[in-house]
Formats: sequence, C-alpha cells, structure tokens
Amino acid sequence: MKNGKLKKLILTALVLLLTTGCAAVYGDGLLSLPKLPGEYLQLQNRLDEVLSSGAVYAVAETGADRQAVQMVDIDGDSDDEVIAFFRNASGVYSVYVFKYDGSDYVQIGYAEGYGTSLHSVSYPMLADGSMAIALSWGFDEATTFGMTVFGFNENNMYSMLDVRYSSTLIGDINNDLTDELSFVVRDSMTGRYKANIYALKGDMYSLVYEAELCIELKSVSNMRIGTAERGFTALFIDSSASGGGYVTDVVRFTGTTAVNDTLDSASGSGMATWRQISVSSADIDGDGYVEVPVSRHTEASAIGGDLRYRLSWCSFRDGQMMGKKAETFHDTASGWYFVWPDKWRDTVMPQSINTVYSSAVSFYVPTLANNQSGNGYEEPEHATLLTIYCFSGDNRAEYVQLYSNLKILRATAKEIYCYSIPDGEASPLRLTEEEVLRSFYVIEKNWLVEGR
Ligand SMILES: [Ca+2]
Ligand SMILES: [Ca+2]
Ligand SMILES: [Ca+2]
Repeated sequence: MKNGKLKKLILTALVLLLTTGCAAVYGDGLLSLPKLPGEYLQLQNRLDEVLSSGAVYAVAETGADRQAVQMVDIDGDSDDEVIAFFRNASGVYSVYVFKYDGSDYVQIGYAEGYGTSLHSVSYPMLADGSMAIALSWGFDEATTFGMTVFGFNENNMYSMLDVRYSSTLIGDINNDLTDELSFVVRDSMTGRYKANIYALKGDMYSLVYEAELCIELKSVSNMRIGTAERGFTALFIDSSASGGGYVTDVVRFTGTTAVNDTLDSASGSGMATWRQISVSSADIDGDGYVEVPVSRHTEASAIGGDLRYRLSWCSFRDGQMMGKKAETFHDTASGWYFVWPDKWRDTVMPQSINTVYSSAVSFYVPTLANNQSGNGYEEPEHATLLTIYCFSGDNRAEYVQLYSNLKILRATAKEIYCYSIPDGEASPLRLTEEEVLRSFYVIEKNWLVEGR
C-alpha cells in the first residue's frame, strides 16, 4: 500500500470518528493505532477552532458526498484537501477548505451559503484536472434549489456560478474532460421549464445552451447524459407529466446549439413520448444509444389485458418518433421487464394475476371464447404461453414451494422471480427456456437524480 493511500485511509477513518461526535468511542479498527498521527491532530485543531465558535457539523441531505468532512483532491496534485461543512447558531451554512502544506493544515478557502438546508455537494471536473465545489441549497419550497459553484484562486474561494433550479446534472457533454452543469429551471412568469447548460469559460461558468422543455413537464424524475441517434450527445430528461403519466425531453447537442428532439415545435408538447408508467430512458438494447420508452397503447385496449405496461423504445427527431429499437413489458411494481418477442406482435396479451402469495403476469393468446364473452380474460390455461411470478416478503421461499413446475429466473435481496411454461399445443408463439431467460431483466434502481 502506498503511503498516500494509507494516509488517506487513516485520515478517513479518523475523520469519520470525529464527525460522528463520539471521539471517546473507538471502533475495533482503530484500537491497533498506537497514537493519533500528528497530521490528524493538526486537522482536528483546525476543525475545533471552527466548532469553538458555536458551529456544528453539517451533512448534505442527498447525493453521493454527504459527509460533514470530505477529502477530495481539489487542485489535482494527488493529495487530498479537506472540505468541511458547518452550520452556525443562526443557521448559516459555511464551508472551509484546508490543504496540508507539508507541516500543517492551512485554510485555503471559506464561503458561506444560503438556503434552509445543505441539499447536496458535488465536485465538477475543471479543465486542468482540478475540481470546483458545487454546493446545492434547499429552501422551504421543496421544488426549488440554489447552487453555488466555487473555484479557487491564490487567496480564497470565489463564486463561478450561482443559479436557482429545479433539477440538475453535472457531467461532461462534449468529452473534453470538463464537466458541464445542466439545470432544469422553471420560468416564474410563464411556468414553463427549460434546460440551461453552463460550460467553463476561463475561470467562470457561462450559459452556452438553452432549450425549451415540453409543456407537460411537471417534475423531473431522472436526468442522464447519453448518446442519441447519429452519435450526438444528449441530455435525457424524464419527468412526470402534468396530466398524469410520464414524458421525456431529449436535448441533443450539435456542437453549436441544443435541439429538443422530442418537442413538437408548434404546440410545445412532448406527448409523443408519453407512457403511463414510470420508466426512465435507457439503452434498452445495449447498442450504445439511449432510447425513450413510449406507451405502445395510449389507453387500456377494449380487448383487455394489461397493455399499459407494453413499451416501445424509440428515438426521436423534430418531435416525431423515428425508429423503434425494442418492445418490452415492464412490471414496474414487481421490478422486472421482459423483452417482447418479435413473433408475439399483438397476438399475445399480458394479464396480471395477483394472489396473496405472488404477483404474476401471464402472456396468453386470447381464444375466440374469450373475445365473445366480453369479459376479457377467462380460463387462461388453454392458451397461456408463459407466466412470470414475483415472490416477495419474508416467506417468499416457502411461497415458491406452493407452486408446481416453477423455475427460478432470478433471486434478488428482496424478490424471487420464477416462470412457468404451461404444457399446451405446439405453437410457433411458444418460447424456449433459453428465450425466456434471455428476455427477462430485473429493473435496476437509479436513486440519484443529482450526481457527480
Ligand atoms: Ca490536492
Ligand atoms: Ca465538457
Ligand atoms: Ca440502445
């Protein structure tokens, strides 16, 4: 282990201990330490000076970097600086940055914040391998945040950008190893949302792209940077829609402008991307391009079945659907999806079957009798091609045993997924076990809207 790594490990452990406010209680891992390293004591002195003014440690509400004391190589010299967050008696947030100069920790930055909470902390990459510090502030109104981005000069931290926003994503949109800052902001006059993208210009961030977002946007649920059709980088903004359901804005960067590919420019609508269920844009077929999930049927069809869970994964241009890459059946409640086999087309119908033991979906071919009854789905065993089961809860393993002929698809920390292929007449629509296994996926949870 390199010295630097060891130092970082020890310091991280000590800083953790320090910020939990129980310095007298030593964890097992620290008992073997003969004494506290001098470097740590020097850091503790700096932090104690701040604490003695009546300030307390502050932790961020959300994001990957929440700790009150964080160690990050801000200036890119391979040694971590110490970034410490506090809140004083009157509720004002402050950040101190200390750098080890070889003999002691010296303060190289200080700034005060605003807002009622420290919402998140992130570190945008700057041009030369150094980093800025982006502090996000919460307000009483939970849908608006403020962000101050700090850089460093010889004397102190300075503000590179200060904005209000609804949702943000920090990431590199042009592969120059410098992060751009993308914000979804609401116009307080019109109520419309737009995307504002800031890029580093000299030692400040400047607004470089603006794009109107769809009129249906109610609240952003996920933002990601991905590759859109024809290789352009784009911002994929998935949102809940004002009339219910979900929509996506795909803001594509051409190098000189930002174009919203999903927006109908005449009406401002993004309804071409609408789906009833909460599923985010993704590279569904693994070809490197991100697709947008769209409801294949805008309403539950008169012929029955759970068609709202059927999605087409598409690319867009000029507000029009351009190409379909894949179709899926998404059971978001049970956390799985199934790539819809091409040969099933619209011949096969999905039907949810929930019992006390499991939530299941059967894929079946409606028979003439079903259609004529007018009641939709009856006697599924006659034409069922496949049933996928989700068992959850503490007794899930026992519940699986209650069924015969089930095969395990996947077991996660909380669910067991199984399937059955009922015996039946030979049909070209039937799937092999290999096809079932290849088409089944557990939905990956993505909790972080804001990230590094
Ligand atoms: Ca450094
Ligand atoms: Ca960049
Ligand atoms: Ca793809």
